[in-house]
Amino acid sequence: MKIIYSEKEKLHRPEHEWSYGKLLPYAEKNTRAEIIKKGIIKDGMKNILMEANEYPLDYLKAVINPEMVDFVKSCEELEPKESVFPHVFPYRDFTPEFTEHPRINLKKAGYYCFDVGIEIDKDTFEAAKASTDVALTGAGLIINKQEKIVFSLCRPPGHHAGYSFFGGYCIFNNAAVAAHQLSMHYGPVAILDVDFHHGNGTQDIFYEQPNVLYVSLHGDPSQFYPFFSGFDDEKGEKLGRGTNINIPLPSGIGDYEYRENLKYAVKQIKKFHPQALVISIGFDTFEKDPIGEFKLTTAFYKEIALIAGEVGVPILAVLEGGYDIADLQKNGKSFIMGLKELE
Ligand code: SP5
Ligand code: ZN
Repeated sequence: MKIIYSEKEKLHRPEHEWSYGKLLPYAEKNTRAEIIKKGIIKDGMKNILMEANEYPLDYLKAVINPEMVDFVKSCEELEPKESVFPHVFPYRDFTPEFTEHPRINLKKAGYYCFDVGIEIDKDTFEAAKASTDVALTGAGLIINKQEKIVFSLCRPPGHHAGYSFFGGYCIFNNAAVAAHQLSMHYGPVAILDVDFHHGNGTQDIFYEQPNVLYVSLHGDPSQFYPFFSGFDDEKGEKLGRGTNINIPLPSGIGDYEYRENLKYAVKQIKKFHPQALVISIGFDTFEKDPIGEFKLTTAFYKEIALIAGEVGVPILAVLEGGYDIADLQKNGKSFIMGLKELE
């Protein structure tokens, strides 16, 4: 087993987010991945840590709109203190003649960003790219058959970022970039998304793809972010029909109800016969999380790993959300202990 990280992930550190009309401290703290990494060192498991390799941008551009990747990269040219919240968005029937590229025009950042929750600055790209490299390094170890279980400590997270959009603290979809490589070089892939929120970006990227199954358990989008997707009638389209499974769950559920639904998800994944499993692991399902509204316990994260392990294929776990900083290290450790048992 290996755990992958990159020091560069910390570079993106917005101060604020707009949340339902209020300016709040940014919940997606830049130390999130590092906190889990420090726990591993503290527990004497330094030997399983590995720093990420760097990959060419082509790996991102295989599943992400190259113009969006270039837009985020162009923000590196901003002044040190300059940052912006996207705040004007293309509306539903925006003119099809819209051709002006929003590159380096942050007034038009809303062309790609779908919410007001992310502050973009000159360091955003480097950190987001590093986060994707952390996922790709993990996928590489599985593809080269060096490891069967890998946990990529990605940050910023990725599952709300799609082909041509980003938002929800996510810039590039780390899990999707990695799953694409696995599906090209290893075999059919299933993505199990256990973050509190629906991974609208991951769903978008693979919605018409038959070789990647997306299965997500999340807070019911009729109540919770991202509101506009994650309903159970979204099943995939064209060649990807049947390869998208959403399991919206009510507010307040605990380990017992979650376990039943997770077992159902794993049963569906087995029927797909994947060769590899990507887990989008969010700890915002935790009982004390300030954003998520489930009531999972620390001990349950070990069970998540063990239940997912029943698929019986190599696992790449990719960090998504989880905002209770005080308990993130022990929740991460619980999950890692489950992964270790699968080796
Ligand atoms: C990766 C991920 O978990 N993204 C989640 C994005 C959710 N953004 C909206 C959150 C609004 C919650 N506002 C904070 C409430 C503090 N009590
Ligand atoms: Zn989340």
